[in-house]
Amino acid sequence: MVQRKRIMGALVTASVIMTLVAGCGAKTTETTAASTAPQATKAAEAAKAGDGKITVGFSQIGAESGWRGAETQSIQDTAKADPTIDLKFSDAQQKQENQIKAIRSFIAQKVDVIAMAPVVETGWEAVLKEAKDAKIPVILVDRGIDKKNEDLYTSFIGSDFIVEGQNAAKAMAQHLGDKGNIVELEGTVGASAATDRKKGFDDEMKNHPNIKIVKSQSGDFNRATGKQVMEAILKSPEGKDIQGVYAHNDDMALGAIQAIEEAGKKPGTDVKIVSIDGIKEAFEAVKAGKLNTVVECNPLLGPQLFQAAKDLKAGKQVPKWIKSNEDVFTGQKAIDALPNRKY
Ligand code: GYE
Repeated sequence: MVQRKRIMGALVTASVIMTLVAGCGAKTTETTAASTAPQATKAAEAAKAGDGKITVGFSQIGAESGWRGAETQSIQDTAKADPTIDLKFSDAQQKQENQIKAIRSFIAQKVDVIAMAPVVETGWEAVLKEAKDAKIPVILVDRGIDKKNEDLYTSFIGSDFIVEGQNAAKAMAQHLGDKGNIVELEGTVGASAATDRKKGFDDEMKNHPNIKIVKSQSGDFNRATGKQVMEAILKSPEGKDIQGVYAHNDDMALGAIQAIEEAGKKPGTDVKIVSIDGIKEAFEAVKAGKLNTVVECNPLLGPQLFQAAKDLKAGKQVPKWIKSNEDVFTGQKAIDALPNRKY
């Protein structure tokens, strides 16, 4: 009993002393708040660095096409499935100024990595220099920027648009038996995907001098504009005698198909159609005989993006260009591939 009382007494005394010490400690902390604050911030930073989390700010272009929707979904789904990723997603609604604002806000939030799909190639110097000064690596997703600014980003994840354009031209030449008049529906003016798909197509067409591009116009990578532009072309003098349409993406091709049908012609037969992307609806159009060739461009870039971001955070080197593997689908090959299309 005596023994027990002594122990209890000792415990009470100890707890009183501890409370006092704690109280003193609290007081000390309060009075010296200014001097300990930097240490606290450092500790918080260390904790953040050590928590295994990675914060990625992604500036998306908008939602102009089925392809773009599939890319957004891939990035959001990959982030959701991985508890170590904190994704800050921003939709620029096709405006470069909104992308620039988003990037500045990512810099202010001190994200680990900035990812962006640049709507056009030019005009990024200032904001990317700010990211560089803040030591935040930038990954370009799906579209590129000016070659002269290569030192302002760490890596580009996406396709070879020149090769896509060349493949589209080869397919078109085959469908036309190497001669005829064609219309080109271009993507967004100034976008790398549009500039390079045009370049690749034109390069390859040098081998097919009897195929003539009679009209080339932007349909801004979306279906409604693609349809409108095609309607106007079909009514113009150049549009009276055309045998092919090359569209820089599937959505514009699907719009053009509607316009051609409404004009009383048969897409896929009277007018051969070749487009780029590979969305499910384009494969369905091939199955329906209305579209002739789909050149694939992979939008499912989420896994590669976050892997690259993690590698960068771990201090590893990442390739300057992480290239997509892609295929070309014509006729039965497209029909066979349809059940397994993921976007
Ligand atoms: O082909 C098109 C989209 O940048 C590769 O943008 C991308 C292109 C894609 O709107 O459908």
